[in-house]
This record gives sequence, structure tokens and C-alpha cells, in this order.
Amino acid sequence: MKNFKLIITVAAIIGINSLSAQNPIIRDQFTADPSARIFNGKIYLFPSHDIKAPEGKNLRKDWFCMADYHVFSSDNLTDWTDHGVIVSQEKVPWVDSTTYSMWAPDCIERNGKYYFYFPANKNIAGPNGRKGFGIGVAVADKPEGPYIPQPEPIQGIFGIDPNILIDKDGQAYIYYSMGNIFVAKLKENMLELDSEPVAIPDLPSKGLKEGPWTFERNGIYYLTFPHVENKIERLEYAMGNSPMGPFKMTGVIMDESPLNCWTNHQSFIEKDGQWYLFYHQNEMSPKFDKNRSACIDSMFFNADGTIQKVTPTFRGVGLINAKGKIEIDRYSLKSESGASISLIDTVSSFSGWKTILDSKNAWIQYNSVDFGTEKIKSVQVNASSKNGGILEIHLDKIDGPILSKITLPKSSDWKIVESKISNVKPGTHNLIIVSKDENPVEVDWIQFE
Ligand code: FUB
Repeated sequence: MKNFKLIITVAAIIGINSLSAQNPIIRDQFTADPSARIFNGKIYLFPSHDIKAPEGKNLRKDWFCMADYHVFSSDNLTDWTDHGVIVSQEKVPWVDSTTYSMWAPDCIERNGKYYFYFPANKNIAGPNGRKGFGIGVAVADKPEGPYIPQPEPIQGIFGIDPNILIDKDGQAYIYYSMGNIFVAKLKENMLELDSEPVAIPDLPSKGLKEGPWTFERNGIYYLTFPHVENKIERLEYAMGNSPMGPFKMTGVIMDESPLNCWTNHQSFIEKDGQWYLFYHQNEMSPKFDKNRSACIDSMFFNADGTIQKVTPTFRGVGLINAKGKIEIDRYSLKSESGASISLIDTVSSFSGWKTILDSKNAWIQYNSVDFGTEKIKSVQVNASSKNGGILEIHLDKIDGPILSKITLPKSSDWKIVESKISNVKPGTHNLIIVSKDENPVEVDWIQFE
């Protein structure tokens, strides 16, 4: 026990810090349909908020259930702040608060005001005797709110998934879906239509299309949307020369979910020259795909403006501070055998995941850890190992310098073990955690001090 000190406390599986950059980015609630925006240099996330259907409300247990919206913000894509509820179904005059159908929103700034667009109230009487959604607007002076909902939904729209584009000439457009994807001009007041909605032609005619999200880059207008080409949604896009098209179908941005999540929903930002795709998946609710979580991955364009396909990752984007909890189950790479991850608690999935290294030399790699310039002296590992185990933490590559060798005591409970470190260098590094014992070891997180 020369180099380590055992901290006797059995680690209660401490409430996971929900606000971290690894995918999914928010871990204390479900966050679907992520609309990301940059306002005043800060990144804001306006997702919808999936919940489990409350008892006694006569709601389907197998369907989307959403009562309100939160807004989150971040300066670095890594640390997210939840600013709480900004709009809820009880507070919007035109919404029937028994409907729990506050679906995918968007938000945009114009002349110092923030306009939050949201579909709700699936029981509105629409054309041809159909029932469906209206789209409302709530207005604020700051991105965090408070948002004041308009008394009525936007007149002339019957649909879901609003998305707003303000073009370079100042004209605002609203896109939404209802079978087709529609576009209409908005008046300067951002609250009323300035043209009849038109269905955008030349998009796939078979299979559900929804969730439009448009952006402009180098004079090309990208119309992106989830589409069921096969059995579940994948993210596709079309390119055009103006906000109202014509658009030409171009390709797939993200393939269907490996976990069979029936929906996906996208938005895009450019920050410091890098483009990012926000999307959702159901890894935190693998058995119920109507409880989804927002994720971020980097995206890249080809020289002709086409978009390279994005493969979802666990690691996500951004640097992780070495002095914060590093959830190594959000790994970048792992050994082909002996390394796996699973939920810590399948009933209470907000407790997150654990890494399992179940054979000697099994390893997991976690990239882009920021050690800064301050002195780092020790590492804590929250682990459990019924028969005891040995872990090594290597810097940058599997045969790189050993930062620490940690002996784990026999314990079926989580224990935090502290060990001294050597060979640490300032700056950003990848970590490789290797099991040096045959005994299986489970790791929740590691943290440097
Ligand atoms: O979140 C409910 C609906 O699922 C959204 O409005 C669609 O885009 C799909 O993600």
C-alpha cells in the first residue's frame, strides 16, 4: 500500500453531475430535439423535455410525454447550466394542459428580443376535420427568459417542429412539418405569417419527414430533416440557393440509431471555425425510445459543400477538466476484448454508466483531458472489484508513461481509492486505463487532484 491511500467511505453512487460534455450531454433529465443557438457568444440549448407519463392522467405510456421546456447554456460545449423551466403547458393560454405534447422547439434572436417557437396542444382542430398541433411563440429579453407566451398560436399554421431562419437580407422564414415540410415568410414582428405556407417539393415522398432545421453556409442553404427511409428515422439533407428552395436532395448526415431509437432530431452551430451537430438518442433509456437525450459530435464539410456523415460517439466534443469527474465509460477507444460498459442502474438510468474491465490487459481510452498548468498530485478512482484488482493509467498511448498504478481492495461496493501520480505533464492528454489483473474491475469515474 505504498503509493495509495484507501478512502474507507463507501461511495454512495453520488448524483451524477448532469452537466458535462460527454454524450449524452445532460444526465439528470431527458432532453430530446436539441435546438442549439449561439447568442452573444454563448451556446444555448433549447431541447424538448421527455418525461415518463404521469399516473392518473389518462396518458399513453408508450408515447411522447412532454409538459414543459428548459433552456441550458454553455461557454465551451463542456459545462452546461440548466436555467430551469422557461415555458410550461399550464402557463400558455391556448394550450390544453392535459395534452403533454410540447414537442420540438426552436429559438431565435431579433433586435434584442428572443422568440421561442414551440408546437403544442395536439387537439387543435385543423383542416379537413383533423386534430393536431398549433405552434406558439413566447418572447423574452434574454435567452434565459423569462419568456412571455403569446395568447394565441401563430394563425395559419397547423403542424409541428418549428424552425426559424433569418436570411442575410433580414427576412425571417418559418419551417415546420405536417406530413410534408412547409415554409412561410414571417413578418418583422416574428409573430405572424407574411406568406401562405408552401410544401417544399422534391423531398422524399415516401416515409415520415419531420423536424426541419435550416442553415446557410457559404451561400448554400441546407434543409436538414429526419426521414424514415427504412424503418426508423435517419438525418438527411437537401441543398438549395435560397431559403425557399428549390432544394435538391443530397444525402444522409447520420444513419439510423444503433439502439433503434425511432426518432432523431438535429441542429447545427459553428463555433471557433468548427461545426457541431446536435442530435438525440436513447442510450439512457434503451428500452423506451420516447425518453431521449441530447448529444453533440463534430461535423465536417467537403469542398463542394456536401456534409460528411457523422458517426455518433460516446466521448462527444470538448476538453474535459482533469480535476472534474472523468466518466471513462464515455470512451474514445477500447480493447477488442475484455472491455465493456453498462448502465450502473437500469431502473434509475440517470446514475449513468460504468466501465467493466474483465481480463488482464483489457483497456479503455479517454481522449482530450485538460491537465492545465496547475500541479496535479493524485488520482481518485471510484471502482469496485469483488476479488481486488490492479489498474494502470497511461498517458497518451497504451505504452506511454504510467501516471499511476492503483491497487483496488476486494469490495463489491463502490469505493474511492486514491493514488499518487507521477509523469504528469501540463496540457491536453489522452488517458488509457488498463487492467493488470485477471480479476474483473468496474470503474465509475476517475478524477485528478
Ligand atoms: O419530440 C417529439 C417529436 O419526435 C418531435 O417533434 C419530432 O421531431 C420527433 O423527434
